[in-house]
Amino acid sequence: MKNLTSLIVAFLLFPLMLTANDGYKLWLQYYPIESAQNWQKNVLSKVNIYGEGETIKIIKNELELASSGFFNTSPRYTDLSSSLIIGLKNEIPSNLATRVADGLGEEGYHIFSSEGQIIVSANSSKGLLYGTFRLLQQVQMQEAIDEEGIVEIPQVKHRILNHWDNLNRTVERGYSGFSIWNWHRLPRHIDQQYIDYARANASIGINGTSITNVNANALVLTPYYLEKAAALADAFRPYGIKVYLTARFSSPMEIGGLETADPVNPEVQQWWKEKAEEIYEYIPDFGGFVVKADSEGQPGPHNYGRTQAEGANMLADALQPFGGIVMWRAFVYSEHTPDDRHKQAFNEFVPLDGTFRDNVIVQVKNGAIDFQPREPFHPLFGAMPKTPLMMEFQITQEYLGHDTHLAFLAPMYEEVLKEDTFVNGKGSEVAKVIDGSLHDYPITGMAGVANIGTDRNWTGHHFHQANWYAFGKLAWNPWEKSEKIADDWIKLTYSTDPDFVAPIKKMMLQSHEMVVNYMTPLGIHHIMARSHHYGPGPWVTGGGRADWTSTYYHNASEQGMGFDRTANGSNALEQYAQELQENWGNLETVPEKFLLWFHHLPWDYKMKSGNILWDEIAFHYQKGVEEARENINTWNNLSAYVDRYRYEHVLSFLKIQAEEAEWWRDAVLLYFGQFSNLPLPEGVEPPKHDLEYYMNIDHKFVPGI
Ligand code: BDP
Repeated sequence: MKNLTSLIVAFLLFPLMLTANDGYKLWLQYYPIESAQNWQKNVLSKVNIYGEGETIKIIKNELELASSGFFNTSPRYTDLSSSLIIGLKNEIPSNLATRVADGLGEEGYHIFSSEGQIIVSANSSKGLLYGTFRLLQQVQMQEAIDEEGIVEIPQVKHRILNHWDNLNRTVERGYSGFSIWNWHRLPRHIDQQYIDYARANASIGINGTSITNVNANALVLTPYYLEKAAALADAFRPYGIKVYLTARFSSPMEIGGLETADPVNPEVQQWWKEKAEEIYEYIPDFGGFVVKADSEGQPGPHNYGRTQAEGANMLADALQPFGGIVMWRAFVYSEHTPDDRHKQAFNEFVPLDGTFRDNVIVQVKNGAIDFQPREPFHPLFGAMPKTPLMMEFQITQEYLGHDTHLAFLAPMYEEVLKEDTFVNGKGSEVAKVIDGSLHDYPITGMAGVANIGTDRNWTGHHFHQANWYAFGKLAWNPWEKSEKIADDWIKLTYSTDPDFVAPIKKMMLQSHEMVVNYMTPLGIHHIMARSHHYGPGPWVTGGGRADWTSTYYHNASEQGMGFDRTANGSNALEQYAQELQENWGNLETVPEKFLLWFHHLPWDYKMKSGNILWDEIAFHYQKGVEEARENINTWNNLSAYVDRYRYEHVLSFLKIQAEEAEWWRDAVLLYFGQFSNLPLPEGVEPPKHDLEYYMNIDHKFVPGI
């Protein structure tokens, strides 16, 4: 019977299987809506748009695209008995305008229905664009709009992608091809992909893009490149997207001919002021600078014995007359500072709280180390009430298997955002730091390190488009639920059929935990291969910087493993609120997912399950492998719902992932097994090779470095 049903499904969906879909259209597929209800067919039929300008043209274009995709028709524009009204609140008829929600601000929108009409209203054309995208998503997902409707106001002001793209088009930690910015052809050639990029971002509420690597090249601030950046800014502007650039701290010396870049030097200050003025001549709505200073070899105020605030404030003063902001990264640490790397940013920044200019926002990575598969939230969140802090997530999967490993990251982001900092008592979640409500921050922001490249499907893995999408959704609303994000994305990108949505959603929602299981379970961290971070490397040790080795973090010996960050060890725990110090510092209460992050424990330590630590570690790796294999089955069972092209592409990546999950398990367990001197517990498959084999694996030319 089951076979018969699959046969019938396969037969019905056969045409779908034949169409080639390369994924370029992302979540804006606008695929045909079979058996549409009346409201769906109706809504795009007769449209009345109040307003004009570039953004309104984009709205019209979007309606055309959607209508033709959904129903193979075009909307008719009319002011008579229209089915859809799109217009600014102060331009639509007053009987409708009075129903539009107050407080929408510059970017919010309200969509509601009234006597058979759907109304999309906002205070700006950008709000209308966001509202239009949302309406079209509702139509595709077959979710009707009632009289009360949908009121959406972004909870975070600056929602920004950070591209780690170099001027030579390589992408640092980029796994989906080269940079989409073709600097050589700019400014004369505006590639369609720039427009499609802006459109995709606008459809999920992203309103800024920092287009160059944080390991910055000063050349981007020269006229030759500013002209090119300005061309991109022009292309993005109608989509409500501002351009930001990374500022290399030593630029006054490298491109300005000065002898110093000391932030208190008047000539240096003047140089930046003039530079800012020049940038605004090219890009009148330039967003500002993203700065990585005093970190991993980048120049910064430390070179002159100055503080991070002195460095940031100098740039802020230069941008201030033009309304620009400085996103100053807190990712500051040094191999010369003897403290646990976990503690360094906190130690450096907390004493500076309240000393930054009003147009500085400090950009903090989600965790204190470095975008690991799982990290407890960064202790800076909650610790700087007088300085706006923004979140930096990594969308590109530097430490999560690069582009071939399916890991839906919304649950990882959500876990951090929902964590309680306790700094103002219970209910002081990280999300409240980010939306500004906890400390009443005047500016708020969220940055995501982009996973976008020249691959036809933008992100390498088709499912990694969902991480770009999820970032946009969480930047708009840090309280959004992963489950809802996954559900919507699947429906927009593939199908609304519940028989497809349910298993795919389950696969996506479990995927982050699965990767944690086969890479770094129970709080283990930073044990990936040296430098390119592709694959396991728990044996990585020595070299110039201890804080870039695995042994620094896992501390494995015959006595056990883990990083003791309690008072007996580095005491990084003291950087968190009292409640967390007690909770995470105590072996009875610390969540096991953070166990070895904060504690060093013997191999025979008894876990809650009753297993000893060694066995528990091994079981986690085994579970990860099994889940990765299971995903192949899930996908195989759903082949009838997916076009051939995307189906085969994803299948081949899932197979790579399952193989590499085994690689991780075998290599890591063999390595730690030397110290535990214990056999693998029953149920954990024996490794295929010996440790030496894994240690000798050398993937040449791994992308992203
Ligand atoms: C590290 C990356 C490095 C980045 C750095 C950063 O390995 O490529 O430049 O983060 O965020 O994780 O600055």
